[in-house]
Amino acid sequence: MKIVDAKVIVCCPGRNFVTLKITTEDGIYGLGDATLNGRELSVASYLTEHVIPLLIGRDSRQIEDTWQYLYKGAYWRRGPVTMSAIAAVDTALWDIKGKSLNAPLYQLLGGASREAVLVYGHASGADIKKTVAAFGHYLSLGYKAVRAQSGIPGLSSTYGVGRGQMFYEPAEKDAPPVNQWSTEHYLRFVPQLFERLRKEFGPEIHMLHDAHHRLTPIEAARAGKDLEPYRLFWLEDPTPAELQESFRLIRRHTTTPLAVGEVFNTIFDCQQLIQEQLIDYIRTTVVHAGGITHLRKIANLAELYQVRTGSHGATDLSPVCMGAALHFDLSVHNFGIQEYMQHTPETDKVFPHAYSFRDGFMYPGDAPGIGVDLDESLAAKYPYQRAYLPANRKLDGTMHNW
Ligand code: CS2
Ligand code: MG
Repeated sequence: MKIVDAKVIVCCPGRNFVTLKITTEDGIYGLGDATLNGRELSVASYLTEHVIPLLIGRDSRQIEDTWQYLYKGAYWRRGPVTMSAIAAVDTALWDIKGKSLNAPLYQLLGGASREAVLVYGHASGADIKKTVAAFGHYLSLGYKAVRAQSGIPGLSSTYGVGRGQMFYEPAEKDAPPVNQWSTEHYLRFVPQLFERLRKEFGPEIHMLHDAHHRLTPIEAARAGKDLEPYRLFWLEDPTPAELQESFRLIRRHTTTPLAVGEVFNTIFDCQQLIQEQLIDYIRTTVVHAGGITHLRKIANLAELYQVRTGSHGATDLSPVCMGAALHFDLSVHNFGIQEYMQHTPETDKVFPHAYSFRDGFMYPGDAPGIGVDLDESLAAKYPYQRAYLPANRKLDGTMHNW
């Protein structure tokens, strides 16, 4: 099953997506997500200029060998651009394998370990009142787990707070916006938010929160400690994780569970965090962490240390990534939860898919492969638009640490 064609499709149905399409000699094609928010064309170019010429003529069935060839053969290792490109190839090859064997991907990964995939949605608002209302809306949609983010009094804008009711998009067209940050304001405010949410919605519902890498380790320890009474499902990205050992300090002070990893791209980024049991959930996902092949290795390492998966699933990961992640989630033994932010109707039309949401859980569906397609002629109607993620500055103008 030789690869005869591969091409990159870039489209912007509301936001940018980069998709790799690989076709084999018997006409089967597979898709892989290669979207890197705010840096999309770098991955498109890496694929087109450097990877695609190496794929033509290779046997599409040799997924592991292709992964090793692209990772080790390049000499230059790791990094989000390289690993997103490798992920796209890997995902497309798993999709092809599933289609050629007429099996949904999760069956190739060992079969279902559970009936459905628990997901969490995103409630956010400009203040506590609006966040409480958004949280209630998610519960009315059937969600069993909801992440809550709120605007912080005294700060003009805060990263991670969505603008609409359902659709969250942090990137902005043309120029990078600037958000404001003050740890003092945040630490005073965030326990009040969760006190209110627990009071309104009771002890059963899973509550999550994302600190978006904005705290120092000791500040994160304080946040975790102050949030303990409200029993969070997790506190995400409390501090930047380049320095993995800094999580030791947070762990010494709090039992609030910790989740990290959406910006990681290899197992080496989280090896210490996992082996020292410094985190509870690893958030690497298919597109940014080298595809299904590499993500399984991360999950297998995590299983040894009782760390569960909680894959990133923001809307800047395309439906192709979401579909692949759901097959992974259904099959992997130490699954914890999957992030799910709904894509816009325009995006869903460009990427018709077999996966579905019902009553707080998701189902990858039983279509062969990943079960996500791409309508190329519709995609062509939405050309690429440059967009950037925001920068973050403290109140005195200093660039902040993420
Ligand atoms: C966030 C994302 O989903 C999350 O947990 O941290 O909004 C993330 O910042 C974006 O996906 C970045 O592209
Ligand atoms: Mg996050």
